Amino acid sequence: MTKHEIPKKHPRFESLRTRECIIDGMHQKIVAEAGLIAHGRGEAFDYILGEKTPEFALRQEIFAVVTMLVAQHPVISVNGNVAALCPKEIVNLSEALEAPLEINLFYRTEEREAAIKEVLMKAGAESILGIDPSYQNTITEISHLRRIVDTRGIASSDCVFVPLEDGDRTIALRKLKKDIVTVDLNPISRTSLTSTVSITNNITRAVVEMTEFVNEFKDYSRSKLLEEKNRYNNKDLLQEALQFMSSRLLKLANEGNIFENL
Ligand code: PTJ
Repeated sequence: MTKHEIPKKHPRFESLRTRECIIDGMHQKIVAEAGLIAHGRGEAFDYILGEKTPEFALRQEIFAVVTMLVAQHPVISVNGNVAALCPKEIVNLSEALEAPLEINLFYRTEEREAAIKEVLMKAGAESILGIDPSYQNTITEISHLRRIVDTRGIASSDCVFVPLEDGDRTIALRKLKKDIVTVDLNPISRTSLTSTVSITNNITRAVVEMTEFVNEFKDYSRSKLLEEKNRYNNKDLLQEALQFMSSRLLKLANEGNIFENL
């Protein structure tokens, strides 16, 4: 299935290009059908954000990166939407952090696992966890197929990056005393509210910026990283995200400048 041609000059080019990645990903069995709905929800929040990274999100990203850098065994969980939207970028983050990639799907099928593995390998990944049955373990606290995890990855990790996640698994992994880092454009989703660190930004921007922060912070001593980590608090940053979104809408409403996006 070929992507639709989107003229580069189209004022909504980036948004339409991203949407095509998701649709194309669904045809290639990378993205679940429900992934299209999840993407639409994300688009709506990104519209309110102004489709660019606000300053508070950069601080959330630093908080996320230092949390992963101080972890003993950080792991990056990949689902269909992430694999379709930013395969190369998530592989780059994995390399910079030296954190393995693990495929872990809500709508789990072998066909989708193989399609996601292929797209990650094409993007440069050298090994992918989560698909070899001889390393499977189950997390009984999780009720759906996401309970199947890799003994070398999520099962033994102390910090899991779970972008575009559903709340149940976040809560279950937190109960297992793992730190959870997420990217979710909805600052009041159960995932955002229950994670250790939540990034209220589009995954397509967040992962690139996080990799830049890893390169900036990775030579810091452990005590400096912990000092940096202790400067932040997830609840305060989520409140800033809500304040940013609501004041942006209020500004548009009060100043009458509703045509700024045209
Ligand atoms: O590939 P699978 O089978 O593991 O399924 C993946 C989906 C995304 C379908 C599954 O995890 C799901 O249903 O997720 P939810 O519960 O819809 O949550 C997804 C969250 O991600 C929502 O809060 C969206 O607002 C948010 N979101 C969607 N697109 C983006 C996003 N956040 C950041 N960047 C995006 N591009």
